[in-house]
Amino acid sequence: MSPISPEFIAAANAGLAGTLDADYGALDIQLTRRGVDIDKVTAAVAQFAVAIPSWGVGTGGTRFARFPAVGEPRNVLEKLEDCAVIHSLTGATPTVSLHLPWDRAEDYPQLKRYARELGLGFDAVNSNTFQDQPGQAHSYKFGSLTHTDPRVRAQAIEHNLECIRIGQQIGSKALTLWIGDGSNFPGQQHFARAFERYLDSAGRIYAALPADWRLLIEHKMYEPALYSTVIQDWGSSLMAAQALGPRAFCLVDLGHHAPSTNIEMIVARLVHAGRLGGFHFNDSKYGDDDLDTGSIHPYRLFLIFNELVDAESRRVPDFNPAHMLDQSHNVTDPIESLMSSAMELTRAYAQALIVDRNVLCASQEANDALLASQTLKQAFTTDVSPILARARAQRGAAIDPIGAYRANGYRQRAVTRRPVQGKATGSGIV
Ligand code: PSV
Ligand code: MN
Repeated sequence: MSPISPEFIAAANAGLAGTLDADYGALDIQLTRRGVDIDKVTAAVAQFAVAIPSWGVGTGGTRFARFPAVGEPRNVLEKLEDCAVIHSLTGATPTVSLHLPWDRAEDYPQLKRYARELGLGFDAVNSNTFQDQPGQAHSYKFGSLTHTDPRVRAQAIEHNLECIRIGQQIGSKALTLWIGDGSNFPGQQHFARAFERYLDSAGRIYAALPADWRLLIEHKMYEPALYSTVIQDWGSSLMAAQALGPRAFCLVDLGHHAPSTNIEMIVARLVHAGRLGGFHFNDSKYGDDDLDTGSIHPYRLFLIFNELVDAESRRVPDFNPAHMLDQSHNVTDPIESLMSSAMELTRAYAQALIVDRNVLCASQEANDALLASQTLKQAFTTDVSPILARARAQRGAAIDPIGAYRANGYRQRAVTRRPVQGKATGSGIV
């Protein structure tokens, strides 16, 4: 049972239902004129789900400082409580993505039961070979899966195998592989040999994947390595996925590209290759900023969803990308940021669903650039908020999640139940 009861949500919704009915009716009139069945869009939006990153419910930080919030979760159980709050209010976040060893637990079957009691399941598990842990035999200072020393590679591989074993106990079906390996100086690393070592190490992990699991390879342009990164871009990620086998896919973290990169086109290419494994959603102004999804480039987010809906409408076989958030919250209440981000994803999805695809296709074929662009803009500028709110209400979630959360006082109660620590357990600066 979530810490926020259905009765509380129903009471909060009661005062807003009339206004929502009126707004939904007005939007229905507008969309009907455009040939769109609003209830179908609402039904699709009500099915949308995105996983919460366990590390996102604590305050993040920058290279300079971390300012812990009050009432932060101190362990994985408390992180799950916060995730349950987010799901009960938004209805859109039924799963959690764990990061190991940050989320180590004594008893994983019990963790799974506890999550289920809270109404939650688990998405991909994330391994961590970008930090050294206390007592670790070998350091990752010069890399992990691609390290020149086979003993370091063996240790990093074994950590990933442990992540799979833990993931199996909690019901995960995917392992996300992101490594910080790379170099800071031209000449420091032999590009070809490092990539070959990656393929060898990742191949050993791939060989240990349970039959119904997927390997999600996450690329990142730079950081912590600043000159070159072994899995730097979607090209390297795709080459690795294709070399490893049919259950290896590419994961696109929106912040892991140069500022003006056309991410929606990368998405289209990966769809074409049958290797789009999923997303880490966030937003970015300069680099891997991990800002709230939709806070900086909502149009880009819409264009990405436009590609996803296009793939759905073309019935691309086995098209099932994982949706996960990956954000760091420094100046907001993480629960509010994550709720807002989940809602922005449903907004982009709803906007993409109302694109007039016949007009778009015809204008593309006729080289009518202006009409094609205006067709997208018409969908993007439509205020679909009533659809999102109606979809939430249909799922028993809140019409106004942030208003309900503030009225509930969950954070204030957490302050008493979770006395301040210097640092949220397991998180650190992410
Ligand atoms: C790396 O920047 C990344 O995006 C990877 O997904 C990590 O697992 C995550 O951030 C956590 O810091
Ligand atoms: Mn990520």
